[in-house]
Amino acid sequence: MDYYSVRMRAAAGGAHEAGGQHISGGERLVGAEELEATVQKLLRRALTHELGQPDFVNLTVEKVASADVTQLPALPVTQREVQSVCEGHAAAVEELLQAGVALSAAQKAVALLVQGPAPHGGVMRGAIVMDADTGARLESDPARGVRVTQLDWEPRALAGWKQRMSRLGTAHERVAEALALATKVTAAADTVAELCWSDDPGYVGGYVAAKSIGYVRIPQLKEPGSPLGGRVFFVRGIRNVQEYEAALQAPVLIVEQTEQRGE
Ligand code: WAQ
Ligand code: MG
Ligand code: MG
Ligand code: MG
Repeated sequence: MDYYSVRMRAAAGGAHEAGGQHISGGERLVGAEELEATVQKLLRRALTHELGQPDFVNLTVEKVASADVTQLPALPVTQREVQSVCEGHAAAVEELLQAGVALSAAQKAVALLVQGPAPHGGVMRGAIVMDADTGARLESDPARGVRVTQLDWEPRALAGWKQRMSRLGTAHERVAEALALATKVTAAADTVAELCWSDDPGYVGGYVAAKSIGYVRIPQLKEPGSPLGGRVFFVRGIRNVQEYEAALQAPVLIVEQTEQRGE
């Protein structure tokens, strides 16, 4: 069976490459029977995003041979309890240190996402790539960043995961999508850890992820209403950022979750 990679990116005030503001993105990897519904779902996501009405939407569909698809088990999920954004940031730095990121790099990453990581303080379409030891930014285009594509849940694994998570109640889709992305990013050879929080004004949560600590949810990382957020991929020993990005664009399906990490 073949798969289809479906990618969507939407911007306001022109296309991304013409300086438009990023509104929404999405990347899926689905079988033929899901293709049309997936395109429709991503288009609807672009047109109904809380950041505003886009005037540019790019939808790309590409066939992917099933022999090229790698399967990865989802990272185990845990959650930190925090009472404020400040505690959330402290928890994020703590988890990043635990995962092997230098303190100065972890603090710099948090500060960048707080102020807006794009050159003039807005959001990026992709992620910052940061040297885990020096905190240097390595992505070649700091407005675009590095984009992870060609990933999805294997449909039965997603159904099972949702069932197990249903007692948590909220945000299944968003968490499932983030968990898939974090699983792929942290599986890449040179990734030390990832830090993320949403740029959606209504969603204030995020996570730190690494192979060693799993996917650690942090429920408060910004104030409600803020349109700022982003992702930082901490790396060590990459040869160049193009090769690293290529690894993040090889097709991956997420399969059953490994055991929960005990606290
Ligand atoms: N590749 C690289 N960076 C991306 C990608 C991608 N495919 N998709 C999004 N980003 C970056 C981009 O800079 C966005 O501005 C930023 O991440 C945030 O994206 O367990 O919803 O889609 O409750 O707004 C975390 C869930 C949700 C936490 C994160 O991010 C939880 C979220 P959003
Ligand atoms: Mg998005
Ligand atoms: Mg997203
Ligand atoms: Mg968003």
